[in-house]
Amino acid sequence: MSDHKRLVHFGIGAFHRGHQAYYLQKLNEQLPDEDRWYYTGINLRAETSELPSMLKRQNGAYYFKRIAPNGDAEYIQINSIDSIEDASSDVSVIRRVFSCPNVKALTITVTEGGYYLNDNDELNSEHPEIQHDIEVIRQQSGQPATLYGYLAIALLARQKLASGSGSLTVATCDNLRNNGNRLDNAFKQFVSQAGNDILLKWTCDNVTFPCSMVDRITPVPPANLVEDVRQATGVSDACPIMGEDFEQWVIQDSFANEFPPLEKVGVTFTQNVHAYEEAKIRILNGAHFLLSYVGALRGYVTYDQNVRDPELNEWLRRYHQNEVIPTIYDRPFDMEDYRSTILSRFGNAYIADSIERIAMDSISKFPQFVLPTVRLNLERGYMPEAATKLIAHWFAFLSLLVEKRFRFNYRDPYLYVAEKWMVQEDPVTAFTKDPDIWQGLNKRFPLYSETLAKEIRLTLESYQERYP
Ligand code: CS2
Repeated sequence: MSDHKRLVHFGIGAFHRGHQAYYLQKLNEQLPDEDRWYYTGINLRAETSELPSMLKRQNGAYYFKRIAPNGDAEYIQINSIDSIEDASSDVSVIRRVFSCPNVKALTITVTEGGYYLNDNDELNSEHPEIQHDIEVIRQQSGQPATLYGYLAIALLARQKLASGSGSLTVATCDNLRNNGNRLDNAFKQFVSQAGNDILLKWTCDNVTFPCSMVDRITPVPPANLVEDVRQATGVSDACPIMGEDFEQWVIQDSFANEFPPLEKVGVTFTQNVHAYEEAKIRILNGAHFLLSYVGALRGYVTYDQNVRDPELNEWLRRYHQNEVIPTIYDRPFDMEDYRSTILSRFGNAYIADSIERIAMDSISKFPQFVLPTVRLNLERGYMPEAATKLIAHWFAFLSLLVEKRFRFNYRDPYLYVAEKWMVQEDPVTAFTKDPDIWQGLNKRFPLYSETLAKEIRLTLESYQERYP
């Protein structure tokens, strides 16, 4: 491995390759060789091992097709990832990689579901995978199953480095509000439950968990992209990616060790990440969430079809303008401008972002992306009608899917939660009173649960003929 300074990433999916690795590429293009930074990408889950093994054969290099809303595309060669590892069946990889003092920071994308948080933001330590990892760290042997176990092993390796050189910035880049503080808190709970007070103290003294907001719509790479890239560049790349030409990365200025000077390529370092993430999660991710299920039920395949459907477009306008924007209280930039940029990005048909990608993992996304908007409206005495209508479609989607009346390639490790509602005598009430989904809201606003239940019944009826 080179002597360059290094970042490590957990979870090397398309998003990471189109975002953090892209920014590092842009930075390296401006720096002399000796000042460049490189990424070591680490895969953590056996079910995602295929991509890392393909990327490894290319020494981490790949093409990124970056597409504007008018279809103009550039093909960018990315080689800021120069080392790929798979820790999913061999945790010693983690010890080896993190024992190198050139590593200064870890970035993470393991999806919203990868954090195992319960409704109070505490670590869900009842979960069998978390229990398993607590034992792994207690015994200091075995293969972890979650981010927490891997991170603990990484930090145990850092702890052994000479004083000061082990300090590490751990930057989560997933769409959770307050993401860094949540991870910080949950990880420390994990370590204390594993009974390792020395690691706990060391982490408090040597690790920071900055919050961040990340943005780039990165579809699942379509099968014909390999051929497209070959024709455009003459290179055979087994795993190219594509994405929109919009990008944004806002990260809290809180680093435990050196960090690449990414402000040179447009990254914002600030103390007020919260305002950015709140606007992004509620305006962009909330809209993605709410239109994907109704769009799927209408037979659409790509997200731009949703925003081209006048009825859905109007529901989304009401959601944004009547329910989201009025309940965003800290506004460091113009919300209406921000919304219209997002709407034009949603309409980009050339990236053909699939509803299938956006629809997955809904059970862990709902409390992040949509619930706060419902809550803030109820708290100001306003009935969020658009949200309610669209949540009813989400429930109808899950119900028709579980009953096998509607076919859709839906992936969600928490699907069993929906399956449990559907076998109850009254599935609608089981949903509207589920404490993990509503996080106490149904108790505070029982009338709202009733309104929603009525809306769901009407919605289910409206699909009776289409999905008998
Ligand atoms: C999407 C995001 O997964 C989702 O639900 O909303 O992947 C979205 O495309 C990105 O956050 C855009 O930055």
